Amino acid sequence: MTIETLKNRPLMNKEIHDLIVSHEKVAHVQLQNPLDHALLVLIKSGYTAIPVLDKDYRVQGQISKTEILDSILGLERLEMERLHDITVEAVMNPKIPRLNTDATFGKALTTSISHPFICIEDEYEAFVGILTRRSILALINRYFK
Ligand code: 2BA
Repeated sequence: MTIETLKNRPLMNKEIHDLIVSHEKVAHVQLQNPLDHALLVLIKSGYTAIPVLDKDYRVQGQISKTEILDSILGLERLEMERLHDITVEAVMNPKIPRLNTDATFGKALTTSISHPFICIEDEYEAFVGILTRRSILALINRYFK
């Protein structure tokens, strides 16, 4: 199948609504949370990285276990005692992929090549949920079977 054929397939124009993991089910932290709290949420949830929201429930970035550990890396050891004094905001990655609820599946697929999850926002930029690589691959799998 050529790229052109794939582009013309209705799959690429499908809406993403049904694939979104709703915000109630997404582990997240807030900008002003200390890193010890963020690390706890990451460890308890089992995820590598999770979204960071502000107090108005808007997405501001994402934070990962690696970024947290890197921020407390001293010359010879991890300085765990600093975890409580550093905020999520100081360490998070503010450059994250985001899409609107009305984005097409094709756009989400392209974005997911470089990102394990994509934050989804409504028209007021409020956080709706995430689109995971798993749900994108699952739909492609169903489509081609
Ligand atoms: P990772 O945490 O690196 O997880 C990579 C993949 O490993 C996930 O892919 C999933 O297939 C599996 N996995 C990891 N932890 C899991 C768990 N606690 N329960 C079930 N499966 C788990 P995706 O499902 O495509 O997720 C892609 C990325 O989206 C995840 O990367 C994570 O960063 C984020 N994510 C997924 N679900 C989330 C949620 N409910 N809350 C916060 N972040 C989530």
